[in-house]
Amino acid sequence: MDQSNRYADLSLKEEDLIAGGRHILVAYKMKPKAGHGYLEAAAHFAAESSTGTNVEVSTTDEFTKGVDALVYLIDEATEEMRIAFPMDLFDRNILDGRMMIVSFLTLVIGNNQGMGDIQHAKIYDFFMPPRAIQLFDGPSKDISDMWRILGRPVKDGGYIAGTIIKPKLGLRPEPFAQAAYQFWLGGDFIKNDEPQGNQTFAPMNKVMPLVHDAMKRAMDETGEAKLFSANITADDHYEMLARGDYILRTFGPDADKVAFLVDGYVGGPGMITTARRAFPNQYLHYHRAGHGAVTSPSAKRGYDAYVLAKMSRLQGASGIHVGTMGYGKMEGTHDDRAIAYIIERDSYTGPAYHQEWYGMKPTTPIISGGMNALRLPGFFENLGHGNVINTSGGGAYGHIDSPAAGATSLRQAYECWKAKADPIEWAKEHPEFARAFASFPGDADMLFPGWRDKLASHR
Ligand code: RUB
Ligand code: MG
Repeated sequence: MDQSNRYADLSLKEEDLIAGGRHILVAYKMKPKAGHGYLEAAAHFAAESSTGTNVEVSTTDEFTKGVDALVYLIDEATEEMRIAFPMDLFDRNILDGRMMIVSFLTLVIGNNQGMGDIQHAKIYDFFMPPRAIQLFDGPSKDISDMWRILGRPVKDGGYIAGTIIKPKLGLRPEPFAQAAYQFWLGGDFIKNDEPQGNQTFAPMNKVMPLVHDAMKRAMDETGEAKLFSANITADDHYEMLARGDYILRTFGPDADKVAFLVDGYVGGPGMITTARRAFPNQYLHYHRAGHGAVTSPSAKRGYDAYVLAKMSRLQGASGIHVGTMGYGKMEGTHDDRAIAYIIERDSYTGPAYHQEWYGMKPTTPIISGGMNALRLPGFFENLGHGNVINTSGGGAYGHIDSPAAGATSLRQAYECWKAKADPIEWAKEHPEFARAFASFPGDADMLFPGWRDKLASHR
């Protein structure tokens, strides 16, 4: 059934929809299955995503039609399809009237992902009107809180050198805490790797007191504050809350230095919001393991990493992984800067839409995945600033001298970029950075050909 005279109105102007403030706009790349007309398939897509189905139903009334989602732009050649969703379509909490990301996902990327007449559809941008920005929690803590704890300026406080405890699994409590202590001697921030929780060989109630002890010893030794991002992800939100409470109690007077890591893609939006609302005083670290299943450029369904990051700010993530923009081991390109800019700025024009955030706190880009001191200067240059958290697991624990030297090499990499210095010249004055060349010779050969001769006496 062709529903395009109900669910499509190509005379609607995007600027009017935005000025009206009553619609959430979503931009897709959509292709119908062979034999289906583009507009007809698009209209069916909008129907399934809002008030309709594949047939007319007798229960529809005039009010219903007033909240139809409407296709307002199509371009078959570029697979472009944009849909306006009336704000009233979206479910609101009975507790406090606020909006929820699950309802957004259910409508805009729900049943429409399995339709028989659609080859594929993927969201690459969306626009939230001012009222929606008011109705999402947004972050309660942000990178300025971390800078304050670290004793830095709360604006442009700079690079936070971090790591991930490696190996990913298989450390018992003492070696785990020892690994943390060693990194903290040179760096600022440590996160649990995402699978680390309460394994039988490393029970949380043994690990956390030792990590706190390691934190205190490292703070005494260095005279600096240290930060720990503890994984509280679990299926059961009571379990997650129990973990969070336990960790805060264990760190006691240092609980302000604890962030909570939630694996928000596998755990889902409910887990992020539960953490955001139950622990508003903690920095909420959104880890996104598994996201590549839908965000990868090779995936034709789902949504882009840009969309995931933008949603995370609405949900209230203090920081989210944004990949490494082609400088690390995970998939990505230099243009992924946009993923950082949309979450850290007060306004930004993305691939389809300009978004104003009206002062909603920023979400920190967390840079992670195959990074090390040699890769960082190029990364900062591409991004244009260093106000990020970076977690280099292999880049710290793979340094041939020690995890502390690895951590120091990361800080030196940032200083090198800030000073606009030539990395090879910088290495001559900064031994830990110099030893990163010998630690990661494959990277060194690729990024700094000739380093072996130029740094011969510093290796
Ligand atoms: C990286 C790591 C993170 C990935 C996830 O370890 O454990 O889980 O960064 O990817 P290492 P992303 O530093 O040893 O490579 O950050 O892109 O979500
Ligand atoms: Mg990891």
